[in-house]
Amino acid sequence: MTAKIMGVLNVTPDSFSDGGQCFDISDAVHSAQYMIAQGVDIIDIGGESTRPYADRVSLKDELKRIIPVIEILAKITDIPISIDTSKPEVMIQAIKSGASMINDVCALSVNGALEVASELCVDVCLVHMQGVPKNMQSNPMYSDIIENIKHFFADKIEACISTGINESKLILDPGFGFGKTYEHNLEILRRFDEFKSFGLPLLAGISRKTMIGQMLNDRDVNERVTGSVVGAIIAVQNGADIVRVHDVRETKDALMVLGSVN
Ligand code: 9MG
Repeated sequence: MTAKIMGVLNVTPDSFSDGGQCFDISDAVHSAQYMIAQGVDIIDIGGESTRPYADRVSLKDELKRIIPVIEILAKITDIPISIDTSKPEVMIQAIKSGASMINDVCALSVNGALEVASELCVDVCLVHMQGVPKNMQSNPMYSDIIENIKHFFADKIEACISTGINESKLILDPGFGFGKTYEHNLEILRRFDEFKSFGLPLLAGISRKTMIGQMLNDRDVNERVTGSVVGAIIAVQNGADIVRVHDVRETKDALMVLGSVN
């Protein structure tokens, strides 16, 4: 079975990858339609930037950005919509408006998020992050990055199950770039298959990230498409079931080529 493509739809004015182009509601819907035409499997909508040093967004602003987009998309497509948020109230409103998955870079650590996810009974992606976006890239350190992430996943899975979330709803993501150095990211990519031991689907988000820029001698964010596609393919070969990407068509082509020989 080939990996699924989760397309990134940032509805933020400061998104590092689209320069804010997707901020307008109709632009966001248009971008989603473009991804659908290119064969996206899941659309991941976010109203708060999770990039390093990003400022927090208020609940009101986050809802104002994403809810109208979800409402429109839910009417025009059956493609699953994922809500990229850590706020329980946003999770509730987004699912009510037509989203069917939670993508939480804080792995349900915000007060009330575990209970809300349990109530909503939807798929949840648990992302590993050390720190918070504001400080996560200030000298991240681990004694053993892979063991640390595995312990984190084990603890989170246990917390989810004891709050009533069915294990079959969980997706694990080691969180490339979320409190990790370049070397940490490389180690995770090399040893991605070790997270298979949990028997849950794995998600990899590498697209256009700093680590790709670093692999390409500090290449600008808009010039990282090929590197991102190759990164996604390596992740899939090492066990990723879902890849979160900006460039749907290019990633889809690469996955089809990979699927033809596997
Ligand atoms: C929202 N977001 C930004 N980067 C991400 C990543 O690597 N994985 C997931 N699940 N979400 C991400």
